[in-house]
Amino acid sequence: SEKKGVIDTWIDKHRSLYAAATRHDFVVSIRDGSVDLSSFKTWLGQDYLFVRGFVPFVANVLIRAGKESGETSDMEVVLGGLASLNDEIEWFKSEGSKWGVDFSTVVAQKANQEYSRFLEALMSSEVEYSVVMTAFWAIEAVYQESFAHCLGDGNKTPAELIGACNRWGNDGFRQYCLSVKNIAERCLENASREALVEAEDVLVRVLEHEVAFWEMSRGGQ
Ligand code: HMH
Repeated sequence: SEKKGVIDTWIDKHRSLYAAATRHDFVVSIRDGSVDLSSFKTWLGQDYLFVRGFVPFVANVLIRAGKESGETSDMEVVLGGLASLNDEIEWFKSEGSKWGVDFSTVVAQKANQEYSRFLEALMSSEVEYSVVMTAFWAIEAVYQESFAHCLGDGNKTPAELIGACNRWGNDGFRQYCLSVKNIAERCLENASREALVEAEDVLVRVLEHEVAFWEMSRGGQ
């Protein structure tokens, strides 16, 4: 892992899009304390719906990790991710009551629906494991990078948002993202030229979906 892998090469190539996804105005506003709480509530409701759709996607990754990977540890890494989604759903519910967001009335906005459709398409058996793993890494890594930024030196993150930032910004989640990245890198080392082209494309599309997802918070719905 001293040698720069293909994922880091792609991140360098798409650096401005990666920055748009991981340093979005909404995230920066959490870090500098200027965040509009109605934006936070919008994000909370939309992300709760997203996570409910993300669970079957991760379950699909888990099944593939068991069948297609050849490495027994892949399944354990993905299982850890699935287990933390279980906690995450409980966390969302308690956060929903804390902020007075009633999830039963929240409707998925267009960006959220489009992201869900994209995840569903990735669950097709036509999509290679290396491509799915790249997407899975990118989805998790954007949240890890974004929320870790809100906890970094000099932050003015409001006390009531520290818990949210810790969910994805903590060191355990960072380590988990590195494990997923290592799996993706190993798969990509053995991937066909076609799969590499598709994996780069999927990475770019995850970043675009993440930017559009943050953008929903502006609506303050
Ligand atoms: C939009 N992307 C979005 N929501 C999440 N909870 C994650 C990623 C998790 O990493």
